[in-house]
Amino acid sequence: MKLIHFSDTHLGFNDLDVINELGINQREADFYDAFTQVIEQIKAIKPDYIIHTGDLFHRPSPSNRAITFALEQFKIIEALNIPFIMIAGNHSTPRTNLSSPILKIFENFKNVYVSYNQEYKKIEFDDVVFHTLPHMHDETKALSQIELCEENLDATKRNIMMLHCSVGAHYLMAEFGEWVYPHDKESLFSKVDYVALGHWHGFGKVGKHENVYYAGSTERTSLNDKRNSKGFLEVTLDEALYVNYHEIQIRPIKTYDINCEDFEHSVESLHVNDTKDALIEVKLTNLTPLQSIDIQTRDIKNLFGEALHVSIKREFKQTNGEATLNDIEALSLETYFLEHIKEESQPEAFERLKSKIQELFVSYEEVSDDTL
Ligand SMILES: [Mn+2]
Repeated sequence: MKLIHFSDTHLGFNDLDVINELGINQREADFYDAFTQVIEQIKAIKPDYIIHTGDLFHRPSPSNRAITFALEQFKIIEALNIPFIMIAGNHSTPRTNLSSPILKIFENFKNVYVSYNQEYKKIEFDDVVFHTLPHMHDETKALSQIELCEENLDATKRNIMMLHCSVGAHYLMAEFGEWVYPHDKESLFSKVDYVALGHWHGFGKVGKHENVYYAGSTERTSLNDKRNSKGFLEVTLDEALYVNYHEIQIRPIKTYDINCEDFEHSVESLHVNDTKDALIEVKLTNLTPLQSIDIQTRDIKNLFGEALHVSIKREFKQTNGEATLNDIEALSLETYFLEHIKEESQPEAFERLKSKIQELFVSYEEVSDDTL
């Protein structure tokens, strides 16, 4: 028996204010592209079942574009005649009963089986039972649902558990309303053939369990996610279990350090090739406050001209006795400007400009004094 397990596709996610040639947010388009790549590979692999372990959409109420995209893709999946089993994640579960669960839109597909009501649901076929535990807000209820799962194990068939949660604190995503699977119920995992997990955005086998896997997300929902490998799992269940990770192509993310103690040399020795269309994060380290004013964000961005996006983090040098950023802020703008002019001009020119500058600041202060 062969399954494709994928997860956390977060359709509709967008970020970075970059619009592509079709007028769509580029990062949003990246997520659609990642999803399409998985579907293309499913067509080639032709598994017996397809499973998705939650966070199909990024929000409980996705945009029209995200819904339209999903419906188009599910029409393609439907035509493959392969059962597709999907559970709700925390991102697609409404927090109140006022809004209807979005996964309901797939109820009328013949080959799509959805589990989203914050309760255990058994989805049964001739050779396998899928025990689905979608995201649950209420942990006390969750326990009884896990027990239902336990009672419904079928010794005559394959048993596959599907959950969207963190198994152990290591897999917490630091998001609102995450569900942590109770530790004392992990013993259940060894009684089933495979445990398909969603929620954690990296691929991996979980702890000491040989049959428990996170598929990971198909794209990164945060620039803090520095993983450059995303994909899906091809799970073969014969005498033994084989889990084969397939990588898809995603936009790379690269990080650079520029040590401002030796700024020029540090910039010269950057390897800025292979940054076309990439997401770049540059850390300026050992900055002094004056350098921080001199080093323009635009100039740093220009070093990576072909990148999709460059984000810059500034880290200040720890100083002893030197001026710090706070000191600079305490200087008046007038003093700071005069210092600058003094550095840049000849003494006679400076004397002439000095009085002009002082005049200018006096009138500026009059205008801006709103206590009058
Ligand atoms: Mn997720």
